[in-house]
Formats: sequence, C-alpha cells, structure tokens
Amino acid sequence: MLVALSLGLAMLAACTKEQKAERIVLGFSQIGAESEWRLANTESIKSAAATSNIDLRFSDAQQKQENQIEALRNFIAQKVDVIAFSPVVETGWDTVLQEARAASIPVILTDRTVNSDSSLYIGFIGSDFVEEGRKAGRWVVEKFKDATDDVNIVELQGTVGSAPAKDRKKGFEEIIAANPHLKIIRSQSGDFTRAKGKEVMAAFLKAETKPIHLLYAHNDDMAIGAIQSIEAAGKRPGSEIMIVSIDAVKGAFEAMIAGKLNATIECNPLLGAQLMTSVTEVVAGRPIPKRIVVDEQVFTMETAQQHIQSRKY
Ligand code: GYE
Repeated sequence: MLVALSLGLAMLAACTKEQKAERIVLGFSQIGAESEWRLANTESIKSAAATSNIDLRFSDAQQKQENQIEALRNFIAQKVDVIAFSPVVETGWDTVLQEARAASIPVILTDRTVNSDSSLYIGFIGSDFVEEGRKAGRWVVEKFKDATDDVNIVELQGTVGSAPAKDRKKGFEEIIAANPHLKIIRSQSGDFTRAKGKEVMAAFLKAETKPIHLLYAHNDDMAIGAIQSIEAAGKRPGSEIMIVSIDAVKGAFEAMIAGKLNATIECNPLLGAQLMTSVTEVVAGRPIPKRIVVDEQVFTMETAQQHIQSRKY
C-alpha cells in the first residue's frame, strides 16, 4: 500500500516535471504602471500567459530604462526561451540586444519599438503611432475647418524619447500643417501620467497670455489630469478648451460622456494573445511577421455613450 502510494507520487512528480520541461519560459519586461493603457496591457499579457503553455517571468521597470536593461540581462542569465519587452525609449538598446543574440535568445518587441538594427529582434507587435497622431490631426482639421482666426493649440507630449511621443507629434504636425491657422503655441512632456498632465497643463494656463483653444494630449491619462487644471482655472474643458487625446481607455469615455473630452483615438493595449501566439511560433521554429499592426478607431463625444459598454479596457 505504502509502496504503491510512494510509487504513485514519484510518477506524479516525474510527470509534472516533464510537463514543466515542455513549457515555454517567457521573460517580459514591462515599462511600468503609468497609465490606464499600461494596466490593461499588463493584464492582457498576464492573462494570455495564464491560459497558454507559457511560464511568464514578469518584471516592472518603473519607467526606467536602466531597470529594463537589468531585467533583460537577468532573463539572459536565466536562459529563458524568449524575451519580450516594451521599450520605454527608442535608443540605447544595441548592447543588451546583442547580448541576447549572443545567447541565442529571440527577442520580440511589444507596444513600442527601438531604433536599433531590425536584425536584433525577431518581430514587433504594436500600433502605428504616426497614424494615431494623424487621426488626431484630422479630427482637429475638420473641427476647425471654418476658423478665420488662429487656433491656439497646446500639446502634452508623452515620455521624452519614447516612440509614441515622437510619432504622435510627427503625425499630428504633418496633418495640421494643411491649415496655417492651426498653431501649436506650447508643447511639453507630461510623461504619460495624470499627475504630470495636470501639473504641466496648470503651468500652460498660468504662463500663457493668449487664449488656449485646444489641447492635444498624447494619451488619455494626461488629458484627464489636464481637465482638472482647466476646471481649477475656471474654464470649461470640452467646450471653451477642446481636447483630443489618444488611447480610448474607459476614463476617456467617461470624460466624453461628461462633456469634458471631445475625442479619443484608439490605441489597443490588448496584445497578450498575439504575443503568446508569436512566442509559441518562434519556439516551434516557425517564422513570425516582422511587424504586426493592431486595428484601431476614433471615438467622439457624440458616440461615446453607445460604445462605453462594449469597451474591454
Ligand atoms: O498610449 C500610454 C502609455 O506605449 C502606446 O504608453 C503606449 C503608450 C500609451 O503609457 O498611455
């Protein structure tokens, strides 16, 4: 009886070990928890891993590149099967990516890209940030198409040196250039956070002698923070100062329904499933597309109510 039991236990142990050995180990370095978008992104990655054959080693860099580089080095030392990460800024990754290559560990970029040689990573899953900036620009051009005077725009940029901050600025500027009345009079980083968005918007309102007609925020969280400063300054967000931002998180829908945010451009954070599929393919030795772009839409104050229930983040 006792022998049978211990034999059974030993078999069970062997079996679990075997199953474990088959499982893929993925090291993922996340930027931080700076926005609603990022929280939804993290949740998507964790839940997709939990329902697949992948053991996720998750590391939060608290928005610091040096922490991400350290996390990547730890993953290399642990000999994980695949490394994935969302690079906080675009530059400064060459050395650590070369180290991963020397260790024969494939790297997949998610959400943001790097400006290193593209041979240093196997694929990139994420949005087209220039196009998102263009969509915001098109909304502004249409909204102010009859303007006969200057439209004064202030811009809250994302994290300095990050791909979405650079590209969203670029796409927006490219489109608004069509109308010389559309003028960006102030532009500063709010680091993609509510607190910073609030602080920088308060500084804009204090320093600016011209009327501010429109705020373009590179993400919803900064717009939501800025709304507080606009109200504190006795102005009406959504009408006196119009606002367009990017992400389309729940908080933006609530602000649109409250009449305080005019439009948001969707940026889909639910990349978990696509990432796990790519990881599985790579480990199986099959090729994955170098670039996987996510499909996205534009939502406005007028249609916010009809969409809010179906939003997943
Ligand atoms: O827009 C912002 C987040 O990289 C697309 O980072 C992402 C951006 C997103 O913190 O809210």
